[in-house]
Amino acid sequence: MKAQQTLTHRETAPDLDFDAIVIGAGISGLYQLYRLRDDLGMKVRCFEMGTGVGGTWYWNRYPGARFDSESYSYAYSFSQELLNEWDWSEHFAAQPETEKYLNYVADKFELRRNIQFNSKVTACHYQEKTRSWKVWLGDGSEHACRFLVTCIGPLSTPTFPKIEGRESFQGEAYHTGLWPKHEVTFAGKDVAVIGTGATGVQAITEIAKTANTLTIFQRRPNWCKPLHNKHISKEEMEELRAWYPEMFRLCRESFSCFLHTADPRNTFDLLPETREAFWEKQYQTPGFSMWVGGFKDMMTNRAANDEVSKFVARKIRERVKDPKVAELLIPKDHGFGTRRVPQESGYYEVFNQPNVDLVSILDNPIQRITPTGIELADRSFKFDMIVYATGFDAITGAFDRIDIRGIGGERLKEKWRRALETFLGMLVENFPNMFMIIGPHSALGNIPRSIEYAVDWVTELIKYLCDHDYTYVEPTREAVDDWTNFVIETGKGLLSNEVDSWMTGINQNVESKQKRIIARYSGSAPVFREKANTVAAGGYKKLVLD
Ligand code: NA7
Repeated sequence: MKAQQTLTHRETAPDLDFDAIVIGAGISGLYQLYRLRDDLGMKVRCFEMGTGVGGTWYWNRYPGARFDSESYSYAYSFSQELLNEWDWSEHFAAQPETEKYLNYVADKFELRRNIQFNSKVTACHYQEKTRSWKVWLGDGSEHACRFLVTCIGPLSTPTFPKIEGRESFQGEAYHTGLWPKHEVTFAGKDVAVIGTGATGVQAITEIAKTANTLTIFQRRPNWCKPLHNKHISKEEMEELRAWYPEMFRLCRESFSCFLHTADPRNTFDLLPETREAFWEKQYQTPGFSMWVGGFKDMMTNRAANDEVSKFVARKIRERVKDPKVAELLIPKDHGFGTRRVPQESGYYEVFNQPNVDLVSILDNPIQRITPTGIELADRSFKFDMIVYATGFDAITGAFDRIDIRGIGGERLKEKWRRALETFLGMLVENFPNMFMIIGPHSALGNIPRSIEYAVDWVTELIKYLCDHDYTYVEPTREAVDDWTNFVIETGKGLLSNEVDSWMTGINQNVESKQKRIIARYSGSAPVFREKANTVAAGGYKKLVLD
């Protein structure tokens, strides 16, 4: 046991600036700040890099950005008053509405007074003598606290492609995850988009509406499914409000906290026409129905997965007029649902427009970016604008860009490079008094549901520490081993863990991310909660408390 002696908070660290520091004012940070301040009465400071609240929904203000989960199932559930007051205007709200919602939350709970904006955390070092954390900001200022909670998001570190000459381009250039606040127009412009993940699919559909020409540089296509978004009327909103308790129960009980659950039948137990009718219905159902609500063997049985993939491929061929273009848009390297399924609203029809060109760069990569455009080995293009929808250094990226050091000055980045290990995705051995909301090996799924659970669990643990005059917490080696092995075991046999994607830790633009790993917990959310609840109910025996 590393903690040698029992010391009270006051004795060990009389000069602390804060009881707790929360990094990030996105969905996790806002709720974590609220709970520590209002429920535990703590002195808390939240440091936020941006100039406003919202995290993902602050930075990703690109055209077409919107929820893929039902708005009401994505929102906070912790305050009945908030549920009573807020009306959603669409089943899948667009970014401006979500940003407005998170601002409303910040105002309603008077969270802004404890948030310091424009404050990028650059380093956090654990102080052994005082059992506290020192936190440095980009401006050089230093802040000390007992507890550190990272609310920095699994998809918050945008990555650009490593292409020669990128900086030399003289037109407009934007990354979707760093989209500017000023208006960006496409009318009359020749626009390039690089990247066809969930973000690219949304942005392309919107940009194609007004651009003079739109050229899409696609490395690997993804399987997309229609979103079927709709307006919510006043009456419908009242019905949804009455449904909230039941709806949140459904989310709690479902595998990934979505409103959709897998069909209990196996693909080949059904006649071909029966499964065809099922998929047809799912294709017409809003949201992630077809992905998380597929037949139960879809994600584990390759032959079953092939069948649903063939169905979606047929849909693509029906919707895209030019058969050659349709073939380019059909994934060949992975089956339906084994990477994040982008939800689209007219994406495939974009490729029937005369102003849109699809360029496959899978076997013909971009050679360089020039001051005026993009060059392939055999073609060059001129553009007014390049949009990078090239994704994120996911899951560990936001941690890597902060110099986080634990006991003995051990660097988190190096520790995780040797082996990605956590306890419940919330605690790290040798990094006492540090808590992560949606750290590696956490449950993701419908993320605000997972966030609310994690924040509540961390808050209860901090309360327990304070109630018992503990000033020190870290997970035991055994607990970390058990959780890490469980996460790895749970991921076995899943087709999604056998393909390259941000979910398997791959990002070709990040040097250290060329090898697949198990980066997230891919088991069921109820099982995750059961395990975490058992730890709490048992008096946190899997943790070193002192
Ligand atoms: P993704 O899903 O990681 O997609 C990034 C896209 O960018 C993908 O199509 C990549 O192709 C492409 N990409 C990345 N680097 C390059 C280079 N160097 N050259 C060409 N193409 C490149 O990120 P998103 O932002 O769309 O979505 C991330 C998550 O945010 C999403 O899953 C939602 O949960 C929200 P590749 O597939 O690697 O061949």
